[in-house]
Amino acid sequence: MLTRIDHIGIACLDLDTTVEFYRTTYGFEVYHSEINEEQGVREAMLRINGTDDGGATWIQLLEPIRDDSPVAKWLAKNGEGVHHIAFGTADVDGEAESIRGKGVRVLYDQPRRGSMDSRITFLHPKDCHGVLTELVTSAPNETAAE
Ligand code: CMX
Ligand code: CO
Repeated sequence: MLTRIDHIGIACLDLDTTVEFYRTTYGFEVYHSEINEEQGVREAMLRINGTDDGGATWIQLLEPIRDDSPVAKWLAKNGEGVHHIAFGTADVDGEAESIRGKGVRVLYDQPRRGSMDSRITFLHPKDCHGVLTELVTSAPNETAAE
């Protein structure tokens, strides 16, 4: 089961400037930041609210660290904006298999490491009405943290 909107991924040209915009405009603070080499991003997670499945909903701000990364390619084509949506689940492996069985392209054979040691995979946007869609299972100790 997919039980929450885990995060909205937003591609930006400059992470620090964008973080500052979210802080001064909305009052959202950075809960966590990291570099994910494999995904080719520097990112900041802003915790928006807890969810009734024990998880949380986040804004994920993404700045590319390499010109050949998916986010860099997307920014070059579209400029800044909403890059993907992520649904949370307790079972990313099972959900990915089930959705693959419905004929939607799942981009990874096995889930990979995402923000805060979550496990993530992606569904091809062309199979999802134009929306790059991520599935995520949070690390056990992270989801409900205040
Ligand atoms: N949302 C909607 N459509 C998208 C898209 C996005 N984010 N990215 C690409 N597309 C569309 C393109 O517009 C293009 O459509 P047209 O053929 O109609 O022009 C088509 O998909 C192919 O796009 P492309 O620019 O040629 O890009 P690629 O095929 O090389 O890559 C994708 C697309 C989805 C396979 C790649 O972006 C990917 O592997 N994404 C998953 C990984 C990722 O995004 N990581 C960053 C986030 C990390 C995190 O969340 O933790
Ligand atoms: Co994401």
